[in-house]
Amino acid sequence: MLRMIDVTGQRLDDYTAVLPRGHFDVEHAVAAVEPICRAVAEEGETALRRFAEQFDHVVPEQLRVPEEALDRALDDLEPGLRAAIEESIRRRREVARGIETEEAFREIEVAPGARVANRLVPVGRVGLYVPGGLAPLASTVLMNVVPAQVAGVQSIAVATPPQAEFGGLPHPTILAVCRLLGVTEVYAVGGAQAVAMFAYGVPGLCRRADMVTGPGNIYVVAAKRLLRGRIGIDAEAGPTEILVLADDRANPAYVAADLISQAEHDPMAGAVLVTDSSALLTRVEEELADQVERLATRDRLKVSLTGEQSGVVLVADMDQGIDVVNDYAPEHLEIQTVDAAALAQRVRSAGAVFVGSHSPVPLGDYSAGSTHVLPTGGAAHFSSGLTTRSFLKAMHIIDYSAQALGAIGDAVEQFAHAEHLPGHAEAIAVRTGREVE
Ligand code: HSO
Ligand code: ZN
Repeated sequence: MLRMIDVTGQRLDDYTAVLPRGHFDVEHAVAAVEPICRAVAEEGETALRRFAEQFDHVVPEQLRVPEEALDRALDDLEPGLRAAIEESIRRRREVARGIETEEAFREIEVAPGARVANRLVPVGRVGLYVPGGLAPLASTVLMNVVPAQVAGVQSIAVATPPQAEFGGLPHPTILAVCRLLGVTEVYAVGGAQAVAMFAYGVPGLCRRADMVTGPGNIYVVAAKRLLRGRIGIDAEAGPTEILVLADDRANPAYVAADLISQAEHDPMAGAVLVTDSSALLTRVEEELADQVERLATRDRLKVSLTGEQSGVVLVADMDQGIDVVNDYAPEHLEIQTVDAAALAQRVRSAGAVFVGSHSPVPLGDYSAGSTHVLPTGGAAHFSSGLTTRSFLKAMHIIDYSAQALGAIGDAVEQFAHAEHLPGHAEAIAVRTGREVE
């Protein structure tokens, strides 16, 4: 089912060109969303209703979800599911509080009386996007909201598509999770138009936000790309992907199940197995064929697993395996090998690393305590998942005494003259009493 790429005979400086990865043409989608964003900016609510009809095939009675609907959704939430969600929130919050931030204020004296501080300040207002799409990702609500709350964000709004099935309200589990987290500002607005709503604000409906975060389809990503600058964004999340690094000791049933778990998200989702064992890959293929047929998502799986974004990469050994992993920079990396923890230490680029046989990605999707909003498409080369840190701005505070300025003044002036900026030098000289040439 998976196409095979054999790199055992070739040691490359960079494996990216030979690795399976889909094409996610955001630029093309930017052109498509540009008129949508402009219409939201110019026509506000009228445009939002028009796009709801066009893309979601239902026009919500009220674009702002009434609080009674949130209460009702929570009341109707099945108790077992409620307990599961509450435990996920508890774990995610514990991780966020425990390890995702540094001290809010740190100061250093670089010379006598020359103080520089670093202050962390939460973003003021954030719009969190929760996709409806192929699956109602209720877990994504908590993955967005919890870190924002822990960061101290004062104003949090959620946007998620209206569903015809629920009379124009978003999916009830999504609403229930919002209510559980105390988020009452929820909009039944989806797609690029939701990003535009947060970026521009809509008079009488929704105040402009400082930042928009969360995953979404290609149009959501395109709107983020188009409007970034006007509004802060987290990352441009593309289709989800998993890379499993496994040796002959891995359990083929586990490996196949985990590849499937992410491949079932989207026909464009990527599932990649990197192994040095041809025996394992044969067994995984058998398992895949068997397991896929048993799932309701089989049609989507057959597309994603056979697509250009999925495959098996046969490597000579785990050293080469780690090189492949670091070049690919997967959103999710599973290591199912002997010494998995030691290999994990050598990973430099991955959104999140799942170590050993008992830490499958779906655990992280829901309940591990880690974030599931992670960089895709190789963005793990330069960015991180959505955590408390994503909602904090670092501000430097500079506080020098007269003596401290006097001691460094000459150096600053010399620097300024070298850049042909005499006004800069003057701003120092006027204080230190030196003459500017
Ligand atoms: N695996 C997805 C997140 C998710 N899975 C939500 C299930 N629900 C992207 O990390
Ligand atoms: Zn998932």
